[in-house]
Amino acid sequence: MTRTDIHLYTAATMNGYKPVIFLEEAGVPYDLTLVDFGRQEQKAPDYLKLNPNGKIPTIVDRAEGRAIFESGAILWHLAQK
Ligand SMILES: N[C@@H](CCC(=O)N[C@@H](CS)C(=O)NCC(=O)O)C(=O)O
Repeated sequence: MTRTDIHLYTAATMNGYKPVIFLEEAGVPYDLTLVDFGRQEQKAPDYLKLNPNGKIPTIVDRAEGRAIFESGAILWHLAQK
């Protein structure tokens, strides 16, 4: 993975921490966008294009050109890489 492969969208919740812990422990660089629940950013149209559930966390894997959501699926995807 290169520096810009992974872009993580998350917030300070238990599910939101899961990919952060994985990426930090694995030493994988990533870009981070904090999603502001107070502003309902997880329901914004641009975010819903990435994750139609309107929840965090979500990653965009730029190397594969796709978004992945559900924390378990994100961890699985990262572990496979
Ligand atoms: N099963 C999902 C649950 C995701 C989830 O419930 N995210 C919460 C925060 S922990 C969320 O985005 N809540 C905002 C909302 O529902 O509007 C996962 O594991 O990723």
